[in-house]
Amino acid sequence: MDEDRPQLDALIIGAGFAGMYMLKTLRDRGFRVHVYERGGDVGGTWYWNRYPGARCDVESLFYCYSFSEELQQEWQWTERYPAQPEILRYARHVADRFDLRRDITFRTEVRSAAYDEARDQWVVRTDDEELTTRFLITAVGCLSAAQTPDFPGIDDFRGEAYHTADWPHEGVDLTGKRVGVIGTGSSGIQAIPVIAEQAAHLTVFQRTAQYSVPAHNRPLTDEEQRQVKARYAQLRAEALRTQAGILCERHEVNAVDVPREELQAELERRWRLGGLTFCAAYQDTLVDPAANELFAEFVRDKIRSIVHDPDTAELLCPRDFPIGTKRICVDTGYFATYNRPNVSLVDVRRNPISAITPTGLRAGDREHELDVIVFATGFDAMTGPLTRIDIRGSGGRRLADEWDAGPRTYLGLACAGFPNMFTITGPGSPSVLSNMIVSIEQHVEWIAEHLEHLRDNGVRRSEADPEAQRQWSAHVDEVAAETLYPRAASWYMGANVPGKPRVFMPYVGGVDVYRDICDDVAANGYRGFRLAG
Ligand code: NA7
Repeated sequence: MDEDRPQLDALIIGAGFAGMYMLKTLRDRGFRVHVYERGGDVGGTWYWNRYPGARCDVESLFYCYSFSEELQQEWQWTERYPAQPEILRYARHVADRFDLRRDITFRTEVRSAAYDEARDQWVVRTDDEELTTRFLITAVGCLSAAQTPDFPGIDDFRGEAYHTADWPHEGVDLTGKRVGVIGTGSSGIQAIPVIAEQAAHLTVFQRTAQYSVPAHNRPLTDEEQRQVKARYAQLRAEALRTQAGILCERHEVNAVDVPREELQAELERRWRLGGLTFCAAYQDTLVDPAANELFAEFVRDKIRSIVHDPDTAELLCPRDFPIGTKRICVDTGYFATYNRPNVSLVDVRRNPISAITPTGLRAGDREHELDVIVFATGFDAMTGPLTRIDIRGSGGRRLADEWDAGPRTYLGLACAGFPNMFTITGPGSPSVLSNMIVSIEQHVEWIAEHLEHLRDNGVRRSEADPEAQRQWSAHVDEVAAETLYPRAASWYMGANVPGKPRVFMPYVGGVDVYRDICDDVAANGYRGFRLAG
């Protein structure tokens, strides 16, 4: 018996959509694999984010796995955009259907992982267990390390306080209560209209106004589902060849060259269609400030036409960053909510929150009395879920230290100095700019192929070459610099977390281009990886 043989071939951290599919794929290929998951069930993001109004901004018929024809044919979605409970039901259905839970340990957080160079294996520790594995695969998600600002007095609040990403499973009764929501990103913008209907009074604390387009959510008819399902394979294949992995109509011209009346009509049409792809109409929206401003001003005009009070409308008009450079929000009745008599908006850029008090919060020189505070304040995105684990690679180097000046990866899949570790949807990949499921499936399948290649060739160690990583990171920076993205103080830039280095983390080149690059790397003997042993 090989004494160096680790207990597992692969240990996966996380049982969200990435971890579930990784588990299934590796198990089907005969690897000994196990998953540690900190939540009480599968679902990841959709297990935790149970705030009122939580919903995906990608259409349900495409926010689901494509790997099984039977699965995608049999599952029936009820709405154009799936709400959190429905997505969680789907995740559970997948876990049942493929008998995934038998290889998942729930309510178990990985605390540390250290690479044992002598044996080419990882030693992974949870609070109760330690095990060894040849490969460590992180499926921790990009938006799973919730971020609550360090407001003075935060522990003194005598009311109820919740972060949107850690919402009580039993729900929260807001009836008759004075509720404050801090944050107007996607989570806040989804929660605010629903909370406004329940609360006695809702005060929204806005630091930066956001662009949002209507979801026009509605029930899906059987006929619509039948039509998509009849052409599923083809539609999925077409989506893979788009920049964001999402089908959308795109004109192969620049917005600035389109006659104004025609452009206005097209923007109106897209506003009526709604959804995430609003900005993808033309080629230049995210690269030319003049084109971008045409879209931005269109949305501001919509806000002015919806919101009755002109001062509130102006405060809701985003001006601090180009439209689309923070992920655009997709809402149901967000702006109209400010016409309700029980909703008020506070500008916390002009009047910053200086303290949470026992009975509410202080913004500028005003005290706001609140029974409930909702923190819709976002995440330590992309790197946070990884650096919160004590990951140590060759020579004991810490991942958190290596990324001190911003994350550096090869293809968002591997890190130099951390052999046999693979990151699903890691920084340096296009995942967060895409339909996440498309990116997850591509990463999982690429990693599985790679591990099979290593097994078939008797290779015990695969590591990103530092020079390949340097070149990839330079490419990620270079492509981002050609766009307007770095102009926003976004979580893509790490700008929402005090002290986090400002580096544009996702790869903006598109999932179509990225897939070709990854395939090319594989076809060329895993160029940029050092394979040994
Ligand atoms: P986001 O998009 O990061 O939004 C967080 C919001 O919280 C945003 O409006 C922030 O304002 C605000 N915020 C954060 N810290 C503070 C402080 N200290 N004071 C006041 N306001 C604050 O997170 P979400 O959960 O909404 O969405 C994350 C992603 O999930 C989203 O992009 C989609 O991909 C799905 P800021 O803009 O930083 O001034």
